[in-house]
Amino acid sequence: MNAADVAALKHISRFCCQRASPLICPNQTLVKELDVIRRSRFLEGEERSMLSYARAIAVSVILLRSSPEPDIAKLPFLGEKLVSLVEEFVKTGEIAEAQKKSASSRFSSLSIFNAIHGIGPHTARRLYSLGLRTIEELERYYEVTPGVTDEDTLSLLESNLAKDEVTTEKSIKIALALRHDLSQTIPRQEVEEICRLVMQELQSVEEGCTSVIAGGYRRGKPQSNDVDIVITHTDWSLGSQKVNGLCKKLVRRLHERGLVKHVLYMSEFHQHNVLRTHHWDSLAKALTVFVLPHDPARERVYRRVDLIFAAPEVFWTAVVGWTGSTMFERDLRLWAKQEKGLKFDSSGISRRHDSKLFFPKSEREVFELLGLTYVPPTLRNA
Ligand code: TTP
Ligand code: MN
Ligand code: MN
Ligand code: MN
Repeated sequence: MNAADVAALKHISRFCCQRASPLICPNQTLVKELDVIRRSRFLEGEERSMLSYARAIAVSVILLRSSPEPDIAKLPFLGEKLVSLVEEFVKTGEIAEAQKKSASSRFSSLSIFNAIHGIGPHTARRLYSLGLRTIEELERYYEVTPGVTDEDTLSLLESNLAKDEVTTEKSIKIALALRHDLSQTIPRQEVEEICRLVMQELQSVEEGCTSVIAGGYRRGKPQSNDVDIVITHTDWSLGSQKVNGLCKKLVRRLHERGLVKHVLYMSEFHQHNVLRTHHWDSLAKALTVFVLPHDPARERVYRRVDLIFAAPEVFWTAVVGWTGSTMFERDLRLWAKQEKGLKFDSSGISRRHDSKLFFPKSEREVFELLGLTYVPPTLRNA
């Protein structure tokens, strides 16, 4: 980043993709309180309200960093309601609504359910309405037995290829059975080791591939909840052919080697992603449960590993799209649409009026195409 870039990012834009958002968690009470309400809105399916809290948090975080006393006048883009909540916080040191939510049993049940991969807010509410409250009740409901077999993996592997349905009951069962492992965070060194092993196996499936570890790892998080690996082929002329079908081949190979234990979701590249549900892009991907080979020196912990496959011409949009944060991605799409007449997603950039496609050759080129100052990954923690 040069000095002009740094200066440009200091300006407080309405779009977080035009701001520098470092990782350091200020752990401010205000942000925590707002986040309780944000999560509650999310769990209740109140998307618009959730977003205004998410934006308020993203803006508060950068302003709080310079001073612990939030100066309300300096918090731009906040609606009346949010301003009054911040005022309440400045006066009383807390936000009554957040306190109430934290103490609510509905909020805590929905949060516990939503922490299981595959249980979104909608399913969480449905489970709650069935009278379920605790994780133990959830286990009984899904008839989870300790030790999920490899057969579950193979049948999922086949059935998930056939349809676009994102979450099967089976993948919830797997995530539930493995929740003690999957809730443990992954240190950077292990993220790197997992990627190394994946790439080693990929090499024997298809030569000439390359990858970038995206997600929170790339934003500098010391601990990640999963590993996100974006994969492509280095040959621009033949690359898309080589990437086609690679997802399934690699997953099979990793499964044979005992590294991939379960497949929670898998899809091949699809041109028209009409569903646009959880996994918004059209890239081929496999969401897996992975385990490192036996090593007497350490305990084996099952890990979530996401493998994303992009043709060379959309590799850098895929990397940007999968680096996050979710808020940063949201504003990238909004910025592209509202300010540039472009459509951005991980699977490509296109011009809205004539659908012309753009193929950036580097991450910087992605930002240039979108008319944005380059924001390094570690400053995308909005
Ligand atoms: P995640 O792996 O879910 O999140 P993360 O890597 O940021 O953090 P962690 O895994 O440690 O919890 O998603 C990877 C990136 O993909 C995310 O940073 C942004 C992007 N993404 C979206 O923009 N929207 C989505 O719905 C999902 C699932 C991912
Ligand atoms: Mn991740
Ligand atoms: Mn995650
Ligand atoms: Mn992920």
